[in-house]
Amino acid sequence: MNSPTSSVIYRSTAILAACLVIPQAFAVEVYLDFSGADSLLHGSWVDGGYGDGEPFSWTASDFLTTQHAVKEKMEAIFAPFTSVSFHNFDDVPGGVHPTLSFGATGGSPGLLGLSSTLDWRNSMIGDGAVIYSGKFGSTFMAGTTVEDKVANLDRLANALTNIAAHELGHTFGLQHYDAYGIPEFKAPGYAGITGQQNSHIMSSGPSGASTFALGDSLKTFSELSINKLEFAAGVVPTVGKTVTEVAGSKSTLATAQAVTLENLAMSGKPAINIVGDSDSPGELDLYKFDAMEGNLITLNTFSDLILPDTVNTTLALFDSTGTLIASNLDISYAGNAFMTGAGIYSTDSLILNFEASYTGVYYAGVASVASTGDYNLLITGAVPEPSMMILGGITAVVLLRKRNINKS
Ligand SMILES: [Ca+2]
Ligand SMILES: [Ca+2]
Ligand SMILES: [Ca+2]
Ligand SMILES: [Zn+2]
Repeated sequence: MNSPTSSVIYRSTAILAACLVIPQAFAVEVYLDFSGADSLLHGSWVDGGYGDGEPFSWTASDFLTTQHAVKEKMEAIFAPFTSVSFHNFDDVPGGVHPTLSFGATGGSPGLLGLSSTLDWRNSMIGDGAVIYSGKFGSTFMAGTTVEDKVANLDRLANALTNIAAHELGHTFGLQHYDAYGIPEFKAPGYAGITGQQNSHIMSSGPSGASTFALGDSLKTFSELSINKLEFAAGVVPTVGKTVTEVAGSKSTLATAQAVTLENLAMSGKPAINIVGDSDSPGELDLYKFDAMEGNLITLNTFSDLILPDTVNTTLALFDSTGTLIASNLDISYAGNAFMTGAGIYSTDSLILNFEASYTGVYYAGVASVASTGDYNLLITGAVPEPSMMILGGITAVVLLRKRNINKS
């Protein structure tokens, strides 16, 4: 039989649950809850074309094997993130912890998992996700030609793990477009996209991911996903640096807020997160930072889907003279088309991997579009250096208007 070609959606909705505010230093103990999952996995196994006849029948031993396999595979995926641990029925964590429930039913057809939050910086600890175990057989197993029980149990565990890691990623703040966050995809043209994004954990149906392939192997976190997980409290021992926007207008090169990127403890990549807001529609906040020639500068705003008080942002990258060199209004993608306008995902903004052509000062501009509200701005990929004294006489606001970046 042929592999199913349908693109089943697995995604998250952003429900800002009332969860506990987490302390500064802690470790995340993820509970893999398989309560109620046995019958669902059995049904899925049968749906996948494996009946109850020997030698393929689903047994209690298979259930145990699957639980242990998922735990080991989750540990493998999250191995670099040393503060995260995984626990199952014989090691249930105490206190407040995220739970991944594999015994969930419901959800729209084709939905394999659902997280309760998109929790940038992992500010909530009691959030979690569900995995609809009963739907797996009919998606990645049906049609497989592998006539081997052990191999198919492994396919099942791979699929469950890929979805569980994806949903857990949402509860740590990751979003679907992070799957495109690899160095070879560069702003502004984003050439060379031929499906590489779908080997990454945050890929989904709209990015072209095949559900059948979920069983083939474990996916990996993209570089952008890894850098974002380094900002998730309780996921790494030392999280990335966050600063708050200073008061006052920052709409000119002269009044831009200087920020200093710091190397992330795990990847070593320079990065900073800024907590800001737009007080009036159209307000422009400029942040000044240093980059070295060849650095891949990434700017990303978070507000839509994440914060209660959301603002529609637009992003601009200016060189040291205030000349606009890259911009983005909304985040969109559809399969191998990235930022072309098709498949609007969010009113947040992203400039991914813009290669710095010189060493020196750059300006990141966040402007609001006919709205006000809170945002976070993540800057990664630049190397901090002593600030260079470059004063521009032309304000970036003027350039923003001239170049009409809102239409990009
Ligand atoms: Ca969380
Ligand atoms: Ca502001
Ligand atoms: Ca926008
Ligand atoms: Zn998702």
